[in-house]
Amino acid sequence: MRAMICTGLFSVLAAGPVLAQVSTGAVAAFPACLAGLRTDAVEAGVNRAVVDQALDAVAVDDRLLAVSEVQPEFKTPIWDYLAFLVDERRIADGRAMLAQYDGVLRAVEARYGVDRHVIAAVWGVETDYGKETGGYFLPHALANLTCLAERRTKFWRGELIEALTLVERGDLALDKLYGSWAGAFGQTQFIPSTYARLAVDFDGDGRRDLVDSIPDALGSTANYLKRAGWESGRPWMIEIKAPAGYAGPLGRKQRLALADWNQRGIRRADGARLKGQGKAGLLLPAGPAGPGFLVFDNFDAIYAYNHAESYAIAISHLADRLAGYPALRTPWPTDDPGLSRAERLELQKLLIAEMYDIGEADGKIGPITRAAIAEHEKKLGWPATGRAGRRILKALKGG
Ligand SMILES: [Ca+2]
Repeated sequence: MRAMICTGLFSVLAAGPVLAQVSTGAVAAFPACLAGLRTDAVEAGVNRAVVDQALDAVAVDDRLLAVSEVQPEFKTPIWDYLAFLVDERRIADGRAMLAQYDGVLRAVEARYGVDRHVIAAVWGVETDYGKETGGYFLPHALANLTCLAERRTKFWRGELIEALTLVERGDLALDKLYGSWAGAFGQTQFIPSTYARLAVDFDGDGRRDLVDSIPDALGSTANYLKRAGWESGRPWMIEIKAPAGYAGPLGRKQRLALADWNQRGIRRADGARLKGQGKAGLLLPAGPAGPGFLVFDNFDAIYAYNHAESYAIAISHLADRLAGYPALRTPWPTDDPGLSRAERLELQKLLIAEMYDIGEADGKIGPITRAAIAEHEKKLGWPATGRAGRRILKALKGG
């Protein structure tokens, strides 16, 4: 049986002091809340036996609540985010997947009009092509959130009922409902309500299985992007260079025609004038000195998948790399670039060799690894930032 808690999140908990404020009142009311959930699920049409099987083992889990309450205290620079999500391994693995699932991806592309490299990029970023789909049993996680979270309890309740309804409909077996603490699951991490609404049976076996059927998962992802407004054959993002000190229109929603951007001195990253139709917004995530991007309507469809511009930039760029386009031309404005997953693992092994107690090296940079980095920075007489970057890696390697 899979662990209830995946290791990446567990390292956050092991840090110690972060504990959710679960009131004794909410804990006392937990059995009644659970009984209410059973009634709701049965009323929604889920067989009593499925409901019982799903919820019989559910208990108060304050570690899960702690994870759900953790605020990202560490602001990740965009170059760290991209170095991690668009590293050489993810590009190589993605190209291998494009070859292995060429027939499926082309069929999906033909049916939904969504570029297959973008679909593969979503798959790669969401679960590392199906390798990291999450270890929480959804009924357990969602029942805890419904009964004990301080906010969005109606939302969690709805997701729990939807998850059980997927089992009732025969899309999935109950023991396939493993995912993130927030209920996203399967190859491309749909939450149950999205699954119910947008999942498709692409392989035609009569079930919508986004856990074990890669054709279903890729088809469903394309269907999602199409429903979010994807336009076939149109661009999503292009790298550009802004003039020094650029201070004109900025942002995803400030759309101008490419001719207007030309007039404002925006050029393709290789210096050529912009060509083509359609309007685009300008993103300069690290200011005019760093890489810039013109983003089109299709970028917004990617943004709909996970509301963060850095996420949509990562998907867009990974898709380009999978399609054979080069790395970004303009370097990020930093003298301490971010690390790939392989380098993060190497950094942790070096910290362990220096006798820092950070547990096992897993390539995931959590609070414990950051604390060790900060310690080592102090030892070197550097400002203690706790950031996993190229400079500290080099120092630990003795370079
Ligand atoms: Ca199917």
